[in-house]
Amino acid sequence: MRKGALIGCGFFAQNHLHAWRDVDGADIVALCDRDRTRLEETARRFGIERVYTEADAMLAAEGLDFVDIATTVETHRPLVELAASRGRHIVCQKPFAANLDDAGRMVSAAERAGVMLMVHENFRWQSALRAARTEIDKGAIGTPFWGRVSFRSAYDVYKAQPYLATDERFIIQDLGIHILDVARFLFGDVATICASTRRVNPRIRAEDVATMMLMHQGGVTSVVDCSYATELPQENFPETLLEIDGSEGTLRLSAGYRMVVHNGGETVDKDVSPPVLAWAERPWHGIQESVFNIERHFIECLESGRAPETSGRDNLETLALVEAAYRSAAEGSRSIAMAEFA
Ligand code: NAD
Ligand code: 89Y
Repeated sequence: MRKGALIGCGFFAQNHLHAWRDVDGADIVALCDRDRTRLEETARRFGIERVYTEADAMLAAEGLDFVDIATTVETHRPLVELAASRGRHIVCQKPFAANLDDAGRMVSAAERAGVMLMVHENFRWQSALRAARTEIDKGAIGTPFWGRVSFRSAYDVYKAQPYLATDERFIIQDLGIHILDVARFLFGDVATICASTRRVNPRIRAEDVATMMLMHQGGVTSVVDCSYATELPQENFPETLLEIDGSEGTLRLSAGYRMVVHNGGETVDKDVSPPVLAWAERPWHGIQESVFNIERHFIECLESGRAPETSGRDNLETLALVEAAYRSAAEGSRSIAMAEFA
C-alpha cells in the first residue's frame, strides 16, 4: 500500500479524495491546508485524522510515499520542490506552473531527486475520449488528417472557482490547457499554433473564448476551440466534443457522449457515456471518472516504474502550447513555431 497525503483541501480536491478511496494500492493518510476550516471539514468528511496547516511540517512528520498537490497554480512550484527535496513521488494539479521557466525547474527538481512527477492532466483520461483514441488506433477511419476538439458552454464555473473570474488569464490557462492536451493525445505533438481570444462576459477579467489552429508534426491540422460564453439550447458542460476526418472515414463524438464512426458506407453509432461512480454527481461525472482513472494510472506507474502519460516532462509540451497561444493572440494571431519554446 502506497501512503499518500493531499495538499490543498479545496473545491476540486474533494474529487481527488473520493477517487483515492477507490484506487487499489493507495491510502491517503494525511491532509494539509493553510485554511483550518477547510482542512477540518475535509478531514471529517473523509475520516482522515492526521492534519497539518504547513506542508513542510507534514512532510517531516509523516512517512509518505507520495503527495498529491491540489492547490492553485501559485503554490505548485514551492510545493513540488519541497516534496522532491524530501524524496516523495508527486502528483500536481494543472496548470502545472505559472510559466515555462518554473515548469522546467520543477521537472529538473523531480528528476534530480529521482521521484516520479505526474501532472494531474485528467481530461485525456475521460472514457469517451479514450474510446475515440481506440478507434483511431484500430485504424477505423484510416489516417486522420483533420480534427476539431471543442468545448463550448455557458456553465457558471465562477461559483465554485471564483478565481477564474479575477485571474489575469482565464480560458486557455484553465480549460484550454486540457483541450490542447487532448489534441496532443489524439494527433501528436505540434509544429505551429495560432490563436485568437476574446472576452465576452463583461463581469470577468480575462478571456472566456479562444480559438486555436494547430499544425501537428505528423501532418494533422486541428482546431481547438473553447468558450464559456456560449449559451446553447442544451448545456453540454463539461463535455469535450470531437470531429475527426481520416483517409478512410470519419469519427464524431457529439453531445450526450454519442460516438459515430463512419467508414466505407458503414456507420457505427455508440453510446460512450461514462459511468456515474458511486460518489459522482452529474454533470461532473465524466470528469470525476477521469480523476479516478488518472490516479489509478499513477499507482500503476509507481508499481511498474513506467513514466506516467502526463509526466512533468510531457506536460512541458502542453504548457508550451498555452504560452504560444497567448503569444499568438497578443500578436494578431501570428503563427508561432513551437521550436521557439524548445
Ligand atoms: P481552491 O481554491 O478551492 O482550493 C485550493 C486550496 O489549497 C485552498 O483550500 C487553499 O487554502 C489551499 N492551499 C493553497 N496554498 C496552500 C499551501 N501552500 N499549503 C496548503 N494548502 C494550500 O482551488 P480549486 O478550485 O480546488 O483548484 C485547485 C486546482 O485544481 C487548480 O489548479 C485548478 O486549476 C485545478 N482544477 C482542476 C480540475 C480538473 O479537472 N483537473 C478541475 C477544477 C480545478
Ligand atoms: O478548472 C477547470 C478544469 O480543470 O476543468 C473544468 C474547470 O473546473 C472549469 O473550467
